[in-house]
Amino acid sequence: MNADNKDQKKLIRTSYSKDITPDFDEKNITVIGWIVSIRKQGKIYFIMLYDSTGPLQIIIKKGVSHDDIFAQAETLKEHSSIAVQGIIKKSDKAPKGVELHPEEISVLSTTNKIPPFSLYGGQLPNIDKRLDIRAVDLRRPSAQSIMKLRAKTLQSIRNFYIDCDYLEVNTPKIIATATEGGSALFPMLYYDKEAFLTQSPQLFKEQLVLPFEKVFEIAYAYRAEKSRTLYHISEFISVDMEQAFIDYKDVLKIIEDLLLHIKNDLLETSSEHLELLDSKDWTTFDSIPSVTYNDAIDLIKEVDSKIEWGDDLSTKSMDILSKKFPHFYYVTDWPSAGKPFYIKCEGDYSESFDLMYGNKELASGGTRVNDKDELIDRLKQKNLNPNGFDFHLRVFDYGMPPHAGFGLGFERLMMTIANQTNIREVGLFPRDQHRLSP
Ligand code: AMO
Repeated sequence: MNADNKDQKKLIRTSYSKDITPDFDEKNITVIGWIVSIRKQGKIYFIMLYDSTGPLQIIIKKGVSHDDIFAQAETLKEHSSIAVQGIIKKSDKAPKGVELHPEEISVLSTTNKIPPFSLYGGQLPNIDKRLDIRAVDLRRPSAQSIMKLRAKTLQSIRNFYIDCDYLEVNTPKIIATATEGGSALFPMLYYDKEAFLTQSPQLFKEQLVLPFEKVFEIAYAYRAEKSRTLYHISEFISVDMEQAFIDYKDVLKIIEDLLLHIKNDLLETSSEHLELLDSKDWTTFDSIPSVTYNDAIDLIKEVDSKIEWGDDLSTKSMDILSKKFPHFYYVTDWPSAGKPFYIKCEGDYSESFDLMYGNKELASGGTRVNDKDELIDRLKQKNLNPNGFDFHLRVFDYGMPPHAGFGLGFERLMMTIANQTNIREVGLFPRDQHRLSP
């Protein structure tokens, strides 16, 4: 019986792909999914079917399968959705050691167009072509692995903080004043006033240590990035934590524990995705080394004599550092001048750090200023008007505890975890200066 038969009974799914093991040998099952590839070798069709849980190989052999089924195989197209009822056979050659021999195939949706790339293997076109039909692009097995790792990593981060008694918070995304420098703000009309999309939850998370002591947030942040790079997007997930009664050195330990927790979770639950993406290298750490900014400058100077104390670390400088530190590491105690107003400074140095992976910055954080007068001075030094921060400063009159925290660029972390060089590959629908859809 095939799709053209109007009397055909509806096939009901009995199994998901991930549950079908060699123990299913000779079992009669029904699966539903979409066709990722069809190959014909001589008198055999090999169909790779995917459902939400992964792949299953379907085999249709002339002379073995029913003639109707063999004829129907000729008409099937990649991307179509099908329901397949048939018998599972053990097979050492098939992925997962099983293949499905169909007795009935029902086509649930067919395709009108052939996408400009194959889902399975072959040369991929430029990322922009793929992003234009991103939902289709996300059917590629490696994209599926990236997104599954992404979801597992989010879950792992959330569990880590909840298990350590942090309160999950959600702070406003429509804000009145900049926190991370004025140049990268997205302005918007808020009724009759100008407002902005948040660049980070910085001031809110600091305020929330006053009532809650330990908070975390996982939410979008927005930066109007003018240049198109492989690691900047306009809308990214910022993973933030803030905690009272600790300083930046304590935060370094918390991040190390968080990353070890993520590593163990992913190795336990998602090693097939890490293997498919050839991304085991980042898991080879047990601790995170630290280098001070001063020592980092000395190391860079050995290769690039032009760098001066006080310079930010350029891509070239980070490339040089990454030769010495190819995995996770911290650069600590940055010069005060380059740091935002809320970071605690002592003379020329600040109690701050960046978390790096090779030549990429993944996170930054530090001890915060918790004295109101000092905070007002720092705002003035940065040419910011303290009146614009009244909503924040007034809380500091009520015993703001000493505190510290950090913000991590989730997509940058995912570039590391999923072994990707373009940040757009790890977001579902990435936004940049040139892309506002889909
Ligand atoms: P910072 O501005 O360094 O610090 O941002 C924190 C981290 O966010 C990521 N990030 C980005 N990721 C993708 N695209 C972008 N355009 C982008 N901009 C930033 C980076 C960066 O390390 N409030 C402080 C954090 C803190 O001190 O708690 C802050 O926002 O990975």
